[in-house]
Amino acid sequence: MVHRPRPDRLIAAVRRFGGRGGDERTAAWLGIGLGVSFTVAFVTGLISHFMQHPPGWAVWPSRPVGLYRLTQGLHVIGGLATIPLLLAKLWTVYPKLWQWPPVRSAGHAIERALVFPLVAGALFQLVTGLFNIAYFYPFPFFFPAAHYWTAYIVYGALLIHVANQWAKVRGLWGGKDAGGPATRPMGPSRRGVLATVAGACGLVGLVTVGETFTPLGGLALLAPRRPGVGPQRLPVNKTAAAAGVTRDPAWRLAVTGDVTRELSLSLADLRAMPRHVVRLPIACVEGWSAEATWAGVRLRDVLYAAGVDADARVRVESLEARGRYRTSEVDPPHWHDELTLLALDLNGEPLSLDHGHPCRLIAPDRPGVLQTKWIARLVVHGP
Ligand SMILES: Nc1nc2c(c(=O)[nH]1)N[C@H]1C(S)=C(S)[C@@H](COP(=O)(O)O)O[C@H]1N2
Ligand SMILES: [Mo]
Repeated sequence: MVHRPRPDRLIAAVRRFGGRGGDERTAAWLGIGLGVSFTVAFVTGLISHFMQHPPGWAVWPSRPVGLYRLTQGLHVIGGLATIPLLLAKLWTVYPKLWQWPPVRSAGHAIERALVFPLVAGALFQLVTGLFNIAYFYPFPFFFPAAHYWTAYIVYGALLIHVANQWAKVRGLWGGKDAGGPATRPMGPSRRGVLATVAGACGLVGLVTVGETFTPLGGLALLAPRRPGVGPQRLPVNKTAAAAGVTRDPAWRLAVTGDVTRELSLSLADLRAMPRHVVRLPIACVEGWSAEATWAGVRLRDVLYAAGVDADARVRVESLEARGRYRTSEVDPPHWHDELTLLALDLNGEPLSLDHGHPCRLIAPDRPGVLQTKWIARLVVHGP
């Protein structure tokens, strides 16, 4: 005789997959964790976005030196550590998909409909973020724009979800009956589930945080970039070959735009100017960061030599002919900062071509994408 699975048994087995689906408190604890981590991701993500696209009403300070390294580390490492938390939450609430009746009221229908953008959007953010830091782009859209706009959808849906759940969750801790059926859910204990999830999140954080927190660099087993690994002991994202840049013995730095004196400086001219040494990190938006010792001339010394207004802005242009990151803007707080250099040397040697030879920008508290390599021109313009 052939045993065919009976549909009702199959359905029951599928429902049981959500191990502690009946346990509202487990779901609530996981939800609180997700609320905290999505809030951190949302805020740090906005910081990163507006730093790269300054809105005019806000100028990011140049100090503390490592502030962006911290906010972006929280964004990326926190986001990675949230993956187990989100999976656990989905596993816990999954049996609700089959709740009966599916819709109890108009309010309930809206509440349930909102779960879709919340779940789909949260998965989208974590998966595309993960792919982005792994430099894996199987999708047809531009990651930063999609990740940015989806953040508003997810966070908006999350706020409404929290507002909807608030009364229920308070009831769970208020000594009142949670309102659910009195059956004990099957599967592991609440403590067991929460401890396992916390352990999984902690483990993900531990094997990735070393990509930005150098003392734990040795543990960064799952990080795509590691401090100290690369030419001149610093990672390289975009090589000179990829950027189409080669050595040019006739290179000169042009300083033009709103200046009283246009300048055209050779490498020897720059080397003849006062030399400064700074210790600053490259803090990439993709979460890795690494400190290095840079030497070169202060950007402000070059700008003062050309004669610029104190509130001027500067566009730094690269020799790179194409590419999204071939230019960056430097606002007054950053170019006035004494740590902001046109770097000529890295870790005691002249910059290698991959690190931006003959000259690159290095400034405190600024995303890596704005630390332009292979500088050809500084164009000064109004505020
Ligand atoms: N001209 C130019 N400068 C650039 C880039 C680039 O693509 N082109 N990449 C930036 C990025 S994304 C980072 S994180 C820093 C450090 O990258 P690197 O490791 O390639 O030096 O350089 C920045 N400077
Ligand atoms: Mo970067």
